[in-house]
Amino acid sequence: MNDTEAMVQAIELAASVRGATSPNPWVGCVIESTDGRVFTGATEPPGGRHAEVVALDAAGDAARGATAWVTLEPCAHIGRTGPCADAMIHAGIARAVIALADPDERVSGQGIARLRDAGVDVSMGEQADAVRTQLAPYLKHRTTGRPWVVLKLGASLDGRTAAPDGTSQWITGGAARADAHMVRAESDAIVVGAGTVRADDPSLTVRHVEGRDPLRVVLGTIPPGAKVAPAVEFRGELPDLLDDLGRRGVLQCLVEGGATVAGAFHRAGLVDHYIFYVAPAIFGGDDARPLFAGPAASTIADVWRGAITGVSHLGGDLRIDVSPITPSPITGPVPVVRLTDEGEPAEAPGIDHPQDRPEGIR
Ligand code: AOF
Ligand code: ZN
Repeated sequence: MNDTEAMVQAIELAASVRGATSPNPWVGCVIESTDGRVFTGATEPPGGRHAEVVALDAAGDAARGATAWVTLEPCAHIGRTGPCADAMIHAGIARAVIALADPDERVSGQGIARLRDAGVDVSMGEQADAVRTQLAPYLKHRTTGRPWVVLKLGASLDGRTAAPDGTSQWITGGAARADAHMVRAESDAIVVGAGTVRADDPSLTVRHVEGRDPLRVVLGTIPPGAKVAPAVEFRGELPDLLDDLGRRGVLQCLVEGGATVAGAFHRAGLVDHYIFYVAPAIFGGDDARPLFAGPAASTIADVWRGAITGVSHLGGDLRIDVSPITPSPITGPVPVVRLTDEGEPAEAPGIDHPQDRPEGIR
């Protein structure tokens, strides 16, 4: 196998356990023996084996002299499991190809150093951008202590979420709802406002797809008998909420509404990724409820601009993924959007375009 082909397979293995490893990262490993046999592994749920050990166990004696491709630096610490770097050395791995260093302070560089000291030929950086995108929630958590914040929004073509009488079910169709449940299953916490709990009485559990239920967080007071219970009630500043969730090991926090909460997270520049589900429906007037409550950008120069990182059809609806280009203009500098000759926003540094990613990686 060549390095690119093998690392793309390791990334796909990691994607297959997304949502099952938190607070640990989802990692993939491919091992090729000297006689060309291939063995694979992906991180098991917390307390279980790391990706490298799963692949080493599958390889057995065939690991002697073999090459291993791993999406994240093998660990060097004794946590719930023993150090993967040592397991690779003892198994006789001759060459290790690693996409990214692990920023976790118990590892950061020590796994690589240990492999090199033992004479393993280590190369770094293969498919690093794709892994950086894949592990963005983990990397943000380990470098800032805060979870990756995903804001989910569902609206009509004219950006409205409910009729003037408050009725809103259902604007988008079943395929979009199932997709949203998959996003829930990949999230460790869901945040909603108490207003949404009073209005919709959501349970915020994962249905329609297999997956764990996230920690449910209500901003404000939970009314008695609400289906969302048991849930955490939070009163305070949003940055403090994120710090608190980070301390609980939440890698990804999904903000699900309503308009007041969406506006507060957005204007504070706290959203890392936006998912819009858009239905081909038009409320057709300005008294339907908007996606964001609160003050809008007061002049066009202050309008928030993002980069579209993905568009997909879900039944009759669209899912549009958007990443910030710069911090929110409310809290940071006003973003400068460069345009190409076609009038499209020019590619911003650090923005990943899904068409550039290997197949199967979102
Ligand atoms: C790897 N391969 O597949 C994963 C790694 O609590 P533990 O013992 O499971 O250790 C968790 C830490 O190990 C986690 O914070 C991260 O640094 C690393 N995760 N390392 O070599 C893997 N999931
Ligand atoms: Zn490990």
